[in-house]
Amino acid sequence: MFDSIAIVGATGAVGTLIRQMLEERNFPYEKITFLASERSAGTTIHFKGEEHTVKLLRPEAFDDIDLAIGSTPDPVAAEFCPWAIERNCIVVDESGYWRMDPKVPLVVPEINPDAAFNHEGIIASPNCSTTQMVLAMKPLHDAGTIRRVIVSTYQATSGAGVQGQADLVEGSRAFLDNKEHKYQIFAHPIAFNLIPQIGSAKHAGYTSEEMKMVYETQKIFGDDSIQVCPTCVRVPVENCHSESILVETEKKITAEEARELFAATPGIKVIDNLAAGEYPMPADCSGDDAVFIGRIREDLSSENGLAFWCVSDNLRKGAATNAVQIAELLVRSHAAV
Ligand code: 2RA
Repeated sequence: MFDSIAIVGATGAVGTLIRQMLEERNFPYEKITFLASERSAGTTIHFKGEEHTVKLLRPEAFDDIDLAIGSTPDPVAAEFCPWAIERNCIVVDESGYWRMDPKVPLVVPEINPDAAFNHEGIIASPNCSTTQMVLAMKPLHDAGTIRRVIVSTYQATSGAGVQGQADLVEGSRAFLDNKEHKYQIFAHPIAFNLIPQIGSAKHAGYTSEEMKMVYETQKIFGDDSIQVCPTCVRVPVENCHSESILVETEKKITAEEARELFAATPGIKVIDNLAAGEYPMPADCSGDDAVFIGRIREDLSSENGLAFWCVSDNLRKGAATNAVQIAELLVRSHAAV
């Protein structure tokens, strides 16, 4: 057990879920501190029946902290993680800033738990669109070795934060009332529309969100030869990212075998009965930690291709749950020392 833990970015959408998860999962600690930037420092948080004042995120805040779980914008993580590790505080970081640093392990506990112990103070949690895809890939990769992935995402507005969700609701209302709406987060209307750009232009016509799916997948599996072709799209759905995934494996995996492999994988739930109209949908998966899979079928256009549909709560397994699971791995190893 770590005596003193902190949540950095405690008042944000993911920070709020991390708090909820620590309570739900009975995460062990003696003392907890909630840290945030100037905008939220000084506000009050109710946690496990007690009132806590949110403290200002500054170097000295980590003086007595052993383990911090952070969910902040990248520039904030770039600044605060060094403050923490200089003070011997381990950080599980949910931001994108450290993920591709060679000294920082990028961990999905169901896939590469051992990597979590090979850290120099920071352990990163992947981007939400990557996490659900790699968890779905894991049993297929183990059984048949994945060589190539073609993925199209249908990403919820909650991935763009609380204001992203507000943009969807307020923009939809304005659309139906035939009024103008000034979008705060999205560069184009998201109500009754799709936006085929998430993040900035990054590489060879791909966006930063898409390149995260390429680089993070290769790092998590420790295999740069896995080829990933992503298209990331923002859709007018409040929560849960959906993905249409086609994998090509070295060894053929039939749809029936894939269904059994998915069903036997911890963290995956299969809902797959097309005739009965049963498959995962974002409206049904919100609030669940699982990665849901359906529409499992063999590719009609290639010998070893397998197609499926994958839905997961991007704020939970895509962010808060994965970060807390990494922290739990560290607690177990700390206890074993
Ligand atoms: C998004 N994946 O959905 C991002 C959040 N990290 O915008």
